[in-house]
Amino acid sequence: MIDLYTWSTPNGRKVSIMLEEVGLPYTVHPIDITKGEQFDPSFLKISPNNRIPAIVDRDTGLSLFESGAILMYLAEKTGKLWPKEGEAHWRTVEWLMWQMGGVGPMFGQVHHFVKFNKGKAPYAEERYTKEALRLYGVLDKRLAEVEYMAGEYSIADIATWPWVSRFEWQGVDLHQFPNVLRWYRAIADRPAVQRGYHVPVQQPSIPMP
Ligand SMILES: N[C@@H](CCC(=O)N[C@@H](CS)C(=O)NCC(=O)O)C(=O)O
Repeated sequence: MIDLYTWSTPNGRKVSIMLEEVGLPYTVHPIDITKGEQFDPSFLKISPNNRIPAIVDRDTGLSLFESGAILMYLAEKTGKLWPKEGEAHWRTVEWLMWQMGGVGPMFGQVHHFVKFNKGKAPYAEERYTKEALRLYGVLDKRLAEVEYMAGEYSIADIATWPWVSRFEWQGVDLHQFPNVLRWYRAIADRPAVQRGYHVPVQQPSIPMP
C-alpha cells in the first residue's frame, strides 16, 4: 500500500497516473497547496522541500519526495514502465531527466508569468514562452522518430504528459506539433491516465486539442 500526498497539478498527476498504470493500491492524502498545507510540519517530515507529490511505501516504510525519484521507485518496485537494462533503460532516464530539468521548471514559469500574472513581466513571458516552444519542438522531433519518448511507453511519458495537458495555459496550439499531438491523444486514451488525471480532485475533463 502506498500513501500518496498530492494535489491536482502536473507534478502530482505524474504519480497518480503511474500508480494507476502499475496497479498498486494507494491511499490519497490531498495536500491543498492553495491553502498552504504543504507547509504543515507533518507533511514536511516526508517532503522537506514543502512540495507535492510525496509518497510513503507502507511495505518498506520508505518516504520519498521529487516526482522523478518517485516514478523511478515505483517502476523499480513493480518492474513496469522502465526497461531494466541496455539502451532503453538509459533512454528512459535521459528523457525523464529532460522533463525534470527542462519541461517542468520552464513550463512552470510559463504558467506563473503567462497564465497567472499576464502583463506584469513581458520579458519573462517572452523568455519562458520561447523556451517552452523550443522544448515542444524538441519533443516533436523526437516523437517523429519513435512512438513514445524512450521508444516504448514509459515513466518518461508519464512525467511529461501532464505538463503538456496544460497546453491551453501555455497558449500553445498542439496542432503546430503534429507528433506531440498524436502522442498526447494516444496517452489521453489510456484508462489509467484518465483515472489518474482526476486525483485528488475530479476535473471537468482532460483538455483535448
Ligand atoms: N521538482 C519537484 C517539483 C514539485 C513542485 O513544484 N510541486 C508544486 C506543485 S506542481 C508544489 O508543491 N508547490 C507548492 C509550493 O510552491 O509551495 C517534483 O518534480 O516533485
